[in-house]
Amino acid sequence: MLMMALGHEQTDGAVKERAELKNQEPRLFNVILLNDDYTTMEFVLQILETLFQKSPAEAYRIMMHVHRNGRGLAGVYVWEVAETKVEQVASLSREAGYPLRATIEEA
Ligand code: TYC
Repeated sequence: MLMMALGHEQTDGAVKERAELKNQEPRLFNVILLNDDYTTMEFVLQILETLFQKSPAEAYRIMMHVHRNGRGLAGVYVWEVAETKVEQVASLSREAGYPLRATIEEA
């Protein structure tokens, strides 16, 4: 296996990872949904269910949290996926005539 060849060395029977080649945890980013006064609750539910793969119950919980608190966690992703989600929220909302936005912060 590639991992064995690159990342491990055999020492007295034990398999040890070399520090430089340790399997890195990917950096993760929170996609934060922002409240506004104009986007309908129904549209926010649709976004959470379709773009963020939330169940109807979880989407409702998150939507009401954002409505009451101003912001809330929609999902956690690697950078490129998080960026794409934020862009998709912006473009779908703009197309529908709503100002709904999401933003990224490091998890
Ligand atoms: N505050 C909006 C309303 O009262 C609903 C809403 C919830 C908008 C969550 C955005 O991220 C949001 N219609």
